[in-house]
Amino acid sequence: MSRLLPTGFAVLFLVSSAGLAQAQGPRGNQDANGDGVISAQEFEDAAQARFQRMDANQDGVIDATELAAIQKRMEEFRAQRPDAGPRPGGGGGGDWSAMDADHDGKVTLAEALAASKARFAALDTDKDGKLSEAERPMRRGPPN
Ligand SMILES: [Ca+2]
Ligand SMILES: [Ca+2]
Ligand SMILES: [Ca+2]
Repeated sequence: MSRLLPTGFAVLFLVSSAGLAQAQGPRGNQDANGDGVISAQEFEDAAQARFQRMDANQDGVIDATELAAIQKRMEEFRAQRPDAGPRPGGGGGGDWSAMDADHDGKVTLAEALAASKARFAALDTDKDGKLSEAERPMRRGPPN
């Protein structure tokens, strides 16, 4: 089901271009098709899109320079939003060192996707292959 055949790519392209407007929309989450749950594919697509945004020079690797820029941006983001919760222990680079599986100081797309899969599995507490609203780590929408 997760095989990437040429048709899969076409579907992927359609889904991601259709989902683009929604991804930028007020919901701002990874639920590209808006069905209320995040599938493994949607989670992976989002991780890949995020990686490509972070890979400033687009060489397929996030290196130490790019990593530093991202961490700086994340710290600035957190500073602007104290309600996002401070990270005890500081640093805030925990996710990144976890992603860097071979500890060479760089994160490849393969490493990022592997880490994203592991995170998906950890979040999917009922193991149905989808992340329901309740299983999602962050709810960004207004609390109604
Ligand atoms: Ca979905
Ligand atoms: Ca790069
Ligand atoms: Ca689930």
